[in-house]
Amino acid sequence: MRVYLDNNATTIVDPQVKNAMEPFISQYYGNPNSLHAFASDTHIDLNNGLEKIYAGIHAPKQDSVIVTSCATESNNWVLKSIYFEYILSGRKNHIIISEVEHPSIIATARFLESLGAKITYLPINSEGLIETQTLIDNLTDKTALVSIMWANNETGAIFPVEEMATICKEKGVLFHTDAVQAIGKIKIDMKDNDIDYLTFSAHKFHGPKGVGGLFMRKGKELTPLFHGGEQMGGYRSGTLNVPGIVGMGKAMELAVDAIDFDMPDVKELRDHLEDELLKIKDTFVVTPRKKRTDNTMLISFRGVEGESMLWDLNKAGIAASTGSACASVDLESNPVMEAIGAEADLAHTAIRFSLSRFTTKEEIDYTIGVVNEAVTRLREISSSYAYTPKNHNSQL
Ligand code: 7TS
Repeated sequence: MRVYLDNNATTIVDPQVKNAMEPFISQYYGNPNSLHAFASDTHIDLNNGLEKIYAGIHAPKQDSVIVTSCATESNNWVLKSIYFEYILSGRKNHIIISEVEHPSIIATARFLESLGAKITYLPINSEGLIETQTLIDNLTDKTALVSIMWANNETGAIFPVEEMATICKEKGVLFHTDAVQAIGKIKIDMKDNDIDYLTFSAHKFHGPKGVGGLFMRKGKELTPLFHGGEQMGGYRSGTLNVPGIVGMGKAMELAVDAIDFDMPDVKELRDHLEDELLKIKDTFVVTPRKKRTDNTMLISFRGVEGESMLWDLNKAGIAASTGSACASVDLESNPVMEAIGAEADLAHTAIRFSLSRFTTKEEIDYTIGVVNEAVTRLREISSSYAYTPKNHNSQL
């Protein structure tokens, strides 16, 4: 059996999305900016795709949704543009992010730090959550931007970004959220919040890879990262990714519908997996269920090295992860586990299971059996486990 439980890394393209994209790969392949019918043949579907993206996040018409190549691009764009406009010019000098942002935020912030920007990395608490007061305590009149993700990719922890955005607005500070893990899991209404910029990526919600976007509030337009053509109002030059935009629109429509129709079933399967795995002795889950996305679980089995567990799972056809795939070549301990201050022997044992609306009950039951066998086998050969004094289950 092959079981895919790494949906926070990427997702299968929904067959309906694939069908919607197909004509724009083989038939209607004109460059939309050209002056002939091959170009104009694409216009209606391009507009429909964009409209579906606006509708999915309830973006007001006067604001902009700019299509990019991925969330990494959108995140880089926001931070670098704020640096160009506010920090390089000397108007402000400070950016706040959290210490558990995706590397596309953290590495960009470190780069800007090397150029002279002051960066604050907000800590998370022992439940993997960020407290609003921590943000308030760190805002200064030199703060140009706050960038906090909506939902964490490792734990699924949901951060209070709407509340934080309102606080920032009152202080005249711009607010960006990386909503990559929130689309299709949390209802997003950009008509009803104070968020200035919002990042998303199609391949995380059953759309194609290589296409994402950035919502940008009117009056808060960013300096383009790419200069060249007039595409996307001059904010993001480069020939439009027609199949990608059509596919992302369809995927957004389906993902937002799935919040009410499919996510309750996904949650039931995730909870079943979690309940069964927590029956294993010395097992811990980060972040209470009510405070995280319904598809995600980060779980630690004391004495079981995360990479060894992945090996056993992979041999049995199951895909999970020990952390962000972007950082998986260097066998470091899970960054969120380190940030919550977990003991070293637990930080190396975290496994992330992330489900989707395509996950089935059989797959979950099969996974429960395989994980149980793997934990038993790996603890038997573990040099450290036998000497561990603690043997209780709990949430960290
Ligand atoms: N932001 C978040 C919160 C993410 O989870 C990811 C990918 C990205 C940005 C980057 O998205 P992309 O469109 O540039 O690919 N996260 C992961 C992960 O958790 N495991 O593998 C990739």
